Amino acid sequence: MSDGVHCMWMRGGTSKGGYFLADELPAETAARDAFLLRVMGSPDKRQIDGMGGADPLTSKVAVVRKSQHDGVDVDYLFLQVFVDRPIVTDAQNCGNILAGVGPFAIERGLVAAKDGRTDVRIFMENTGQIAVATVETPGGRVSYAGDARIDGVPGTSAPVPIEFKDTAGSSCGALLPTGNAMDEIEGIAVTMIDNGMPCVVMRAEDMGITGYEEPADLEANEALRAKLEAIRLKAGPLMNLGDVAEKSVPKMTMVAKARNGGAISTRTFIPHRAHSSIGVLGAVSVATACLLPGSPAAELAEVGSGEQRTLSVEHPTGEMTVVARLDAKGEVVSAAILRTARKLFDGVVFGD
Ligand code: NQM
Repeated sequence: MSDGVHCMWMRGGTSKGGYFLADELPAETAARDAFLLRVMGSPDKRQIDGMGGADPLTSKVAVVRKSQHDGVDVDYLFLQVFVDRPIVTDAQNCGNILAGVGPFAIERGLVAAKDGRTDVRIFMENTGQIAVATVETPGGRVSYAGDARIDGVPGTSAPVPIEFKDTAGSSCGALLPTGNAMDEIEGIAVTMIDNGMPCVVMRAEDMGITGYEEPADLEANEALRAKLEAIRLKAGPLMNLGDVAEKSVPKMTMVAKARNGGAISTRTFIPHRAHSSIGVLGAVSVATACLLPGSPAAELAEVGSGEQRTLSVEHPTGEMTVVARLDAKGEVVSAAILRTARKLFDGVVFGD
């Protein structure tokens, strides 16, 4: 590896990380993870000796290859490189980094671009589901410039709409791994849900906060963090995730009534740092929880009616719109969101 490895650094949605071709990384998992820890500069809370941005949202990796699956273009494995611990985990997916996968796959020649827009069908290896990302490709080249705006990112970029299908039970085996829309853990009413991201959803008020605080204030609240972690460690086995002490799931989302005309307001821990916005699949899971009669979130949410619902999930730096399609039973069958992505750097990264 002393000659380095070809890598593209990209912003995907409200996250940022390194995008690699699978066959350019060490084949063996331990060697690959050791390399990625060195690349990011982990473990170190400042990641001073690496590319990581000292935040879980900027310490992420996408590993992409031509798909092994029929009717799919590329396979995408997401890896979370912990900032301050020597852990690289594939236990979660990431819908933000996903936004860069389509452009990256076209730039690396894994997918042929059309003139106009190119749909890229992506198999998400972490959870075994498919997402379809639409990339702007005028003249057969990826364009990152455009008018789309997403909260949490300054300025505008080309839109990358992404549709998710069959995300229910992605990691937990069922949308509601306990079979219930509501359970009680440590005296708190919670929904344990997985519609693409395992999440524990609870009322902010029950956790002793308003749900409108700044993320830094929530991170400084030791009692809140201890309570959240106690709930999370109990939720892990109940969600079929086993011991989650060293995993980045489930995410912990506290909800309150929307304040800006949306469906719900959220504050999320991922799971130890407070998210400055909310994860993509996290938002899909929370929006789905809002649509479950009897859940703590449903009591607070404005969800409208009809077979297609547009739910604006408010978060500390704005909102994320989830468009959910429901079947005749009122169950969510697909969800779509809008992201953007930007190529930041393309070159060689070193892990010696
Ligand atoms: O939920 C953060 C992010 C994510 C994950 C996290 C994500 C998702 O904002 O799909 O995008 O929850 O760890 O990038």
